[in-house]
Amino acid sequence: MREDLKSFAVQLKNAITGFVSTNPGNYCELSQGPYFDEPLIGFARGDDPVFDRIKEQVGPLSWTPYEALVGSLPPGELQKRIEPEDISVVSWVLPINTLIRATNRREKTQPSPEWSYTRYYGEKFNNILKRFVTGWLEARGCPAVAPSLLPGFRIIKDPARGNFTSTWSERHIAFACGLGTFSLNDGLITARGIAHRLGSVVVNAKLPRAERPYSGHMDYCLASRGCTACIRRCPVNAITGEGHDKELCNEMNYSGEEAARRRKRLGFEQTGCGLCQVGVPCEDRIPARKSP
Ligand code: B12
Ligand code: SF4
Ligand code: SF4
Repeated sequence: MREDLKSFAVQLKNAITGFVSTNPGNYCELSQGPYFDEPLIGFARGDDPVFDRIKEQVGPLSWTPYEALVGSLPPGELQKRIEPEDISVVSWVLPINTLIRATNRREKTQPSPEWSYTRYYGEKFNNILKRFVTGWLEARGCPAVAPSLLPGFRIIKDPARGNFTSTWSERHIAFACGLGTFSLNDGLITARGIAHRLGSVVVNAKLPRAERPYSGHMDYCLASRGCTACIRRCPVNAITGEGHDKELCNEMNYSGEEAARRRKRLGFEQTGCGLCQVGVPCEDRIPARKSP
C-alpha cells in the first residue's frame, strides 16, 4: 500500500479515537462514565465483491457503498467520474462501557435504565461521530457521506428476509470491513464482543483494502458448538436454536406494551433491550472455542 494512503488511514483512525475519548457527548449521567470505550475501526474498498453478496443478503433496496455515495452527490462531473475502486468505507464498533454492561447483566426481564440511555443518547453521540467523520474527510478534499443519516435511509419490513431489513445494514458493513461475524441472535461478534453500537461513512478516497480474518458469516459464534447462553437470556423467547424472531424482539424493544411503559417512565423514544448482548460468553470478546 502507498505510504501516503497508509498515513491518511492512521490519521483518520486517530481522529475517530480521539473524538470518542474526548467529546462530551460520550458521557452517561446515570453511570457517570462514558457510553463507549475505544472504538475498533475497519476499512473496505468499494469494488470489493463482498458488497454484491451483502446486497443479496440485505435485499434489493439496500445500497452498495458506491450507490450510497454517488446517489448523495449533486449531478455533475464528479458524480460521473467516480468508480467503485475510488471509494472506501470506514466502519467503527463502539464497545459499550463495562459499567453499563454490568447494569444490564443484572437484569432478567427489562433493560437497565443505563442500557436504555445508551440506546437513545449513546446513539445520538454515534450520529454526532458520523457527522464529525464526514466533516473531517471533506475538510481534506474527500466527498463523504454517512448512509444511515441520508434522508432516503429506511428500515424496511420485508417478510422475504425475516421481516426487518434496511437500506444500509451497519452490521453487514462492519462484517465487510473485517470487524466481526454474525451470530445466532443476529448480533455482530467483534474482538470487543457483541455489546456495542456500529457506525460507518463512505468516502471518495482510497483507504486500505479489508482484511477479513474469517471465511464463514458466523465463524465467531459458538452456537454450532452447543452454546445456548443468549437463548436463555432472552425474556420473550425470541431466540431459539433456529435463530432470532425479529417480530417478538421488536415488540420487546419498541412496539409492545411494556416498551410503551418504559418509554413513559424514562421520557424518551427508543429504550431497546439487549439482554442477549450481556451475560453471554461473547459479551466483550470473541468467545474461546474449547476443544471438543
Ligand atoms: C431493524 C433493526 C432492528 C430490528 C431487527 C434486527 C435485525 N436483525 O435486522 C429489531 C427491532 C428487532 C432490532 C433489535 C435490536 N437491535 Co437493531 N437495528 C436495526 C437496524 C436499524 C437495521 C438492521 C438491518 O438492516 N438488518 C438487515 C438484515 C438483513 O440483517 P439480519 O437479518 O440480521 O442479517 C442476517 C443474515 O443476513 C445473515 N446472513 C445469512 N447468510 C449470510 C451470508 C453473508 C456473507 C453475510 C454477511 C450475512 C449472512 O446474517 C445475519 C444474522 O443471521 C440496525 C441499524 C442499521 N442501519 O444497520 C440496528 C442494529 C442492527 N441494532 C442494534 C442493536 C444494538 C439492537 C438491540 C440490542 C437493541 C438495543 N440497542 O438494545 C436489539 C438486538 C436484537 C438482536 N438480537 O440482534 C445494533 C447492532 C449491534 C450488534 N451488537 O450487532 C445496530 C447495528 C444499530 C447500531 N447503530 O449499532 N434492531
Ligand atoms: S451467546 Fe453463544 S450462541 Fe449466542 S451469540 Fe454468543 S456465542 Fe453465539
Ligand atoms: S434484544 Fe431482547 S428481546 Fe431481542 S433477542 Fe435480545 S434479549 Fe431477546
